[in-house]
Amino acid sequence: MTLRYRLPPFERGRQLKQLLKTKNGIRIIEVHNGLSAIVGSTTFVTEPDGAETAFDGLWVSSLTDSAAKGHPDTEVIDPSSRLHTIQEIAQVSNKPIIVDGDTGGEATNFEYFCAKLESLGVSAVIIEDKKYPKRNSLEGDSSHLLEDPYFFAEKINRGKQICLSDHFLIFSRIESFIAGLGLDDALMRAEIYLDSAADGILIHSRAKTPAEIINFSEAYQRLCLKKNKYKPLICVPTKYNEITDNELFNHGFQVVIYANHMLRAAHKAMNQTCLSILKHKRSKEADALISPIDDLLHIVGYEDVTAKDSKAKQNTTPVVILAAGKPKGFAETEIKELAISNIPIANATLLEWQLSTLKQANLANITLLTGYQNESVNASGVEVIFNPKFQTNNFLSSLLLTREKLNNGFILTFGDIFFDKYLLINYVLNANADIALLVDNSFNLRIRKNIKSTTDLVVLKNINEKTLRKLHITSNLIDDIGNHVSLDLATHEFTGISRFSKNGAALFFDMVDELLATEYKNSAERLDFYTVLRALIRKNIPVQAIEANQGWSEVHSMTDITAIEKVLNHSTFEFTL
Ligand code: SPV
Ligand code: MG
Repeated sequence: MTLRYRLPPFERGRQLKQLLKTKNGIRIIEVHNGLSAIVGSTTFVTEPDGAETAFDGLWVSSLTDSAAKGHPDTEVIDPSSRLHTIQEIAQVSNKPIIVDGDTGGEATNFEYFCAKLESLGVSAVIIEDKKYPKRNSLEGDSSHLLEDPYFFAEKINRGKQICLSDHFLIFSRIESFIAGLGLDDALMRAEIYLDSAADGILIHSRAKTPAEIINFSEAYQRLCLKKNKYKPLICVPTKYNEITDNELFNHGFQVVIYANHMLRAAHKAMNQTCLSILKHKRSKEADALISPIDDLLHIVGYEDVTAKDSKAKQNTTPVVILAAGKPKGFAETEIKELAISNIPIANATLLEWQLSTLKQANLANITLLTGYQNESVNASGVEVIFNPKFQTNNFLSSLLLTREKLNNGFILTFGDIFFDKYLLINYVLNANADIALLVDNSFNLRIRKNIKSTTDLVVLKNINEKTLRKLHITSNLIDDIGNHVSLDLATHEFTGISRFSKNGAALFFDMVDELLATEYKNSAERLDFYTVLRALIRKNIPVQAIEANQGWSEVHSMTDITAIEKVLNHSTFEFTL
């Protein structure tokens, strides 16, 4: 069920009366369940003059409601089952609903049926002047016995009397032509119904041409003139379907009901699809006969659900991308003139890759700290903060610019790294520590003399040997971090990604304040991120290492870019912005 097209019962109910006052020709389409109601309500064509034509309302046919339930149209479907279908239709459509009430049954039953329809927001019910239980009017072999018209009019009067609003309409349907009783009988009945509380008249016919209903309409208009009262006239052009609805409107009909076409369309497609699958022993050939799955998902509002699902899944933890500095390691290339965020990688910018990955990890609260070449950075959907002191200060000064946003915890990432969503999802978001730094242990595989000067080295506690594989899966603490760490002592490399819980953020910023008030009182610009971390470590505040050896790369040289692009060419690395 789509939640898009709902209306409160009162508003939905009064629509038909409004339409009858304001519109000359009203087109109604048959529906028999929620899906057909959505199709019937939302389909439109664009006319040559640009106007859109859609159906004005829905007809809940007894023929198709019964047939959809596998039953003949002989008043055997009990009212609660019919009400269930009507409710299903009312919940997914904002168009007025006209219900086919068959004969209405016994007058008391009809009163109760009307009361329930009105409370569902149905606009109108039409009952036919046959004797209960009726047979379907299009069925020529059945005998169609008509009710005494005064008795029938009284049933309509009783229905009208119990209605709470004056917008719930009851129409009387004349079955004289169906019963073979001709125009005189039809007009005799029309006069009685004009004098009753009925709100309008449906004249039915199963003739192949519209002649008899057109004759009726002409005589009916004269009758109305004579009696100086007019009630809208309805027809159901199922058998006489060459005539257009516009022509019928011109012949005095105000409402035209296409009474069974949606179910007949579905039935034919179902039949052909079964035959095709059985014949070809596969469903490929049936594709042309059926709707694509996506169309079906779309029409019932699946996208609305998934949009809300993904919003609900979104992690509100702020992510700060530190991208104020100049690109490192590109001295010989034009990239050195670019903002870090604009470093090109495989048809996108580094920032676009980062945002795509963060989005896939459901991280939506992102702040980008810019500095060098900040005007050239295009970062829609992201809060951008410019650090004017990017040339003289280190990245801690950028981080402090967004401090008040970070009090409940945050994720920090350098702007010059490329990372995989699983690194975030599996390691960073699951980190169970107040302060956690993602470090890479594949560092030990590299030939030490090839380690770049830009590498941020880390020493973990309790790692005496530089073994690649530990027996115990333990969390480990960082003992030292920063540029001063010697290659010999280094056990890991810092990736540039860290996570601070609410408590971790408080510990970190308290330490920043303490250092700025003491050691760095006169040299605030020299205080950097690693100094703060080392001060925390000195105070025995745990700075946790999360170890990984895959899922990221620094972007510090053309070689890094080439290596990343090579991987992207050979993998299905998702890119979604
Ligand atoms: C229906 O649609 O159920 C009708 C119209 O009553 S007809 O089938 O033509 O009688
Ligand atoms: Mg019917």
